[in-house]
Amino acid sequence: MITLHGSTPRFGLPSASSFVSKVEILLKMAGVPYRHVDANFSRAPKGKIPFIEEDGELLGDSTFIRLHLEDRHGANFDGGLDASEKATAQAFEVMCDEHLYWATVHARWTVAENFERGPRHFFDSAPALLRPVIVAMVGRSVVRTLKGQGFGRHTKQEVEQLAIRDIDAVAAFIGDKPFLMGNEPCGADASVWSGVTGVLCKHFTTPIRDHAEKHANLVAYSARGMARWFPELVETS
Ligand SMILES: N[C@@H](CCC(=O)N[C@@H](CS)C(=O)NCC(=O)O)C(=O)O
Repeated sequence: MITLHGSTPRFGLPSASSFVSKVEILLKMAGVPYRHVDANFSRAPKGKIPFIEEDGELLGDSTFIRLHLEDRHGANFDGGLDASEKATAQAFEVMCDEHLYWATVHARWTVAENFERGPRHFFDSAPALLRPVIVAMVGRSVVRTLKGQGFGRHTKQEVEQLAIRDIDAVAAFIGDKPFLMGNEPCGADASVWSGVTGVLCKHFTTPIRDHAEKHANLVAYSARGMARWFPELVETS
């Protein structure tokens, strides 16, 4: 059985990490049995989560995990799509994984109120005396990463402006379709759903979320995916 080394449900999301949710959805789509555990980062082949373990081998990065599920387990994530549709799906996937994702990181790690409600708690199990040091060290490292990536050089309002363009693009393209490319989910939905649902997460307060909530079709898309892939997390109240 595959072990998904990720981060188990938090903040009403299947994972604090959209890449972990992406892989979990791909595993579910592929019908491959797995168990999900909180990762020990020191074992991560690329120093990041998610990674998987199968037959004693470790494999990091959500897209390489997808390719592994296709090659080794015969998963067919885009079976119903022609070449042009696959290209469109790929563009939306990369937009959510490599662009929208960073706006979410920015909102959670650099806005004090969100940081206090969210990322600070990743360190709750660290020894009390060391905890402030670890929190400060990791916080600085995330800010450095954001600078290197580029979003850390923009104002908060500029980052929000960029993210809102992504959100509007996804909303316009989904339109009244149940999933990104039609009636059934494809591989890219794993990324797009995880990215959109991360933005809509009620645990955090952001103008990006306020904007996304105005798109009824995106809210419905998020709820549809949650019911399909993570019914145990559907809010009943
Ligand atoms: N390209 C990677 C990105 C994974 C990624 O950025 N994971 C984040 C959590 S959402 C992480 O582990 N960050 C820790 C770090 O950068 O040190 C993938 O697709 O799996």
